[in-house]
Amino acid sequence: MKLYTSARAPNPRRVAMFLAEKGVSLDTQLIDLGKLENRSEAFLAKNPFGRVPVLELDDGRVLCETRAICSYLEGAFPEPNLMGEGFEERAFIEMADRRVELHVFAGIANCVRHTHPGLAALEQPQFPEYGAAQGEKMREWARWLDQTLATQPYVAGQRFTIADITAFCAMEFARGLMKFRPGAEGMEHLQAWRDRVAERPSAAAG
Ligand SMILES: N[C@@H](CCC(=O)N[C@@H](CS)C(=O)NCC(=O)O)C(=O)O
Repeated sequence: MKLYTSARAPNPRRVAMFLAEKGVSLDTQLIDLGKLENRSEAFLAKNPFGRVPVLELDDGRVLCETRAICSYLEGAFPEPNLMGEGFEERAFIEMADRRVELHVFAGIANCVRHTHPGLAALEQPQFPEYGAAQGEKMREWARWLDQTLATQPYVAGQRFTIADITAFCAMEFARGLMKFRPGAEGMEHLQAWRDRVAERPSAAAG
């Protein structure tokens, strides 16, 4: 299989970190978002949404959407388990992961895409006021995450899972492009968790 991915982009980083946790490396092709390679005819034929990551399977089928790609990789490379053993744990991890993705991650992505000049080529039109509001909303959800991490060591509970990967990649994107430091905004549990996850070798992936 072949992974189409990009440097410094948070969704590709989620897959890179997921693979690094499993100790797997795949044949990879870099898509340069700065040069709009994701809008080329060849790439749009693989993913009409023009987004990375994309996983092309050996039989030619193409899998898009980060979480779906991770589900496939979890099946192909089961150890260590990152998405849950059995239906109950899988459901609770999915709940945590989707909450992080749909609120924290999306809030950061919308804020950056609509306010940062570096993203103007990818997001047209930009609505800076909407972006700023999303940055504020994201902080509400980050505070929820901070409180969650006050009572448990990881985002979905007692062990490291895909939900930590989604949250960490979101935090690192916000750290770089929004200068967001949870500790500086009173979210010390979120900061301590982020610093702990940053020490994992997989944090350097992507
Ligand atoms: N829902 C998709 C989102 C993927 C996505 O937005 N990827 C960004 C990079 S982090 C991208 O390809 N952006 C290119 C663009 O906006 O044109 C997923 O979960 O994989």
